[in-house]
Order: sequence, then structure tokens, then C-alpha cells
Amino acid sequence: MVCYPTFGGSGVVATELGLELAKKGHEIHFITYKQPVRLSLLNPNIYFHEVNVPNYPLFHYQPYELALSSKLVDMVKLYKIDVLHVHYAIPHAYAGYMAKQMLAEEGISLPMITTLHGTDITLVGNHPFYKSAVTFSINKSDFVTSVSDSLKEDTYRLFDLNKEIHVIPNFIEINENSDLEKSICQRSVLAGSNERIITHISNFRKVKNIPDVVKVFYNVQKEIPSKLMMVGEGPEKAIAEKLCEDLGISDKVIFFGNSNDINQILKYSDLFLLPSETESFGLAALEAMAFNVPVISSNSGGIPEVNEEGISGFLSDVGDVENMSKNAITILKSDETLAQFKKSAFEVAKKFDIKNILPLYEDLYNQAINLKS
Ligand code: GMT
Repeated sequence: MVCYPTFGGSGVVATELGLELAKKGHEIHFITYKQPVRLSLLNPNIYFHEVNVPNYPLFHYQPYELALSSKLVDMVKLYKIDVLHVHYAIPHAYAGYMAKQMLAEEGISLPMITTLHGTDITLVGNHPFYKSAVTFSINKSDFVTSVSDSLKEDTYRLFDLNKEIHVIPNFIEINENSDLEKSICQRSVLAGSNERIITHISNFRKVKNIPDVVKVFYNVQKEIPSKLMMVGEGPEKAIAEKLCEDLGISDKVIFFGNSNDINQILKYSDLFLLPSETESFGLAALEAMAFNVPVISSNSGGIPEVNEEGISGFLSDVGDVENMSKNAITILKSDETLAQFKKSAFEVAKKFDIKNILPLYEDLYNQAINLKS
């Protein structure tokens, strides 16, 4: 598995996938520049190999792809790795292809699966400075997957591809007994017993429309006593803090920064906000739904494949803060309505149970291995 080791998104998907495969007896090697945040090494089938990029003063940019492809070659030879699965096309598919070619020179076949996650296609990958290399490396992958139908369509629309894209949605580990989970945090730390808890989790980048999170909350708290939990770090965080100050709601908003305890926060949450400009899937929304938390979201990208209108929450056009606020109030205003949405959110989340998704990846790994013979 090659992935970004950071909080959220593709790194989490790669890590959880690897951990689940390891539980089933597969040997999984994570190859990246830092230990992925959710990776536990307390499993005999899990290995982590760090990619080091030596600092050399001549280089204005340190050549990570070069170091990654070298590390891939070395680890494949040392551990007899059968399949390479790269998450997020840039630069992983490119480095993977280079490794594949180097190994081929030595008569070693390394099939490569590339999973497209979102901005590697819709924002960054599509940039003219990257596009040729991204197109090339996707076309050179043995198998390509995308995390939603919407991302598949975007990929075909934006790139000149000659490859089939298999849609394998993101997943979640469903815990029917999450209420019984040992809690290290009391609800009273987050909010008063008469207050609803509203949560947003992201990497606080522009694409997440962070000011809309604050504005929706501002409208809701005027009608319904509530608190807002803002979890994550990123360039828009300071802007959000300033907006809260300007709106006079700083005492109702908690900024947590990056947290490994999102389950503790989601467990007590009544509503999740995801007003993103673009979102290929919205894993954070699915994680919330798995904790019985309904979702108020935009209807962009793949979000409608996850958040079902009127069932697990509501969807609005990007930027329609008024509609999002109205829908949030509809869900939160009565205990009965909230309880119904919480139940339905969990039911929808169950469709993405890792038990249903894992076999789709295993099938692809088997097809990839068959290419070797
Ligand atoms: O593109 C990003 O924002 C980063 C990326 C990631 O690697 O964290 O997130 C994307 O991949 C996630 C996992 O598949 C999806 O749940 C997110 O919707 C997607 N982000 C966007 O499309 C903005």
C-alpha cells in the first residue's frame, strides 16, 4: 500500500483496508514517508517501510517520487511483494509505474492497482502542469478504481483514458454496539444537556467551504441551543475562528485540531455538516453516519451516493446556507425527528460495511496476481 500518511481521506481508506486485509491473513506493507496515523503495527501481518528523502542543497525540490520508487523496488525484492496498490494518483501512480519498469528489467512482474480518491482528479491532477503525467500513469496502471460513480465520470470527462475504471466505494467498520464502547470523554465536556452537538471534521481546506459550516451553525444556534465541534487542521481554520469571533459565537464553538478521538466526538454528535465545494465521496460524512449522526451536506460530486436525501440527512446546492440551515433545524427541532434521522443514518451507513467492500478489493488483487502468470 502506498498512501499519504496524514489525517483523513485516502490515507485512512488505505490504512483501514490494509488492517482489515491483515486480519484476514494477507501480508500488508505500507510504504510512505511517515507512519500512517491510524496504523497500528501490533499485527504480525503489518509492515511499515519509511521513505526517506535525503536533503541535498542543490535540490530546490526534494525528489520524493525518486526515493519512493527506489524504496518500492527494494521492498518488492526483499519481501516478494505480489501486488502494488497506490492510493491517490499523484505522485504515487507515477512512482509506482517507475518501480514496475525497473523491476521488469530484472524479470520481476509487479501488477499495480491505482485508486483515485478525489482531488488527485478534480483539482490537482487536472492542473495543466501535472495532467500529462497523471494521464500517463493512470493509463499504465493494471487496474484503476475510483471511490464513487461521480469520480469515475469526472475522470473520464477530464482525462483522455483508455482504461476501465472499477468503482469500489469507501467503507466503514460497522459496530452495532458503538454505544457500549468505552468512553474516555463525557458528553458534558462538549455541551450542556439541553444543547444539540453539531460537528464538522475535515482538513480545513478551501474546498470544504468552512465559512458555510460556521454560517449554518450561526443560523441554527439562534433557534436551537447548540454547540459546534470543529475537528481538524488546515489553512481555513484561522479564518473560521475569526468568523466565529465576528459573529459573537466563539463561546459556542470548540476547535479541537487534528484528533485521533473523532469517535468520542461523533458518538455524542447530533448533526454533521459537510457543505463542500467538491467532494468525491465524503468519508467523514459516512463515518458520522456510522455513529448515528445525520448529515447536512452539499450535493456536489459523490456526496449524494452517501448521504440520502430525507433519509440520512439533507442535501443542498453548494453555498445555499439558508437551505442547509433550514434543513438542520428540521432535523434538530424535535427529539422524535432527530431519533428517526439518527436511526436512518446508521441504516444507510450499513450499506458501506467493510465486510461488503473488502471482497471487491480482494477480487481485484486476485485478478492482478493472475496477470503475473
Ligand atoms: O482530495 C482531498 O481532499 C484529499 C483526499 C484525501 O486523500 O484525503 O480526499 C478525497 O478522498 C477521500 C477518500 O476517498 C474522499 O472521502 C474525499 O471526498 C475526497 N476529497 C475530495 O474529493 C475533496
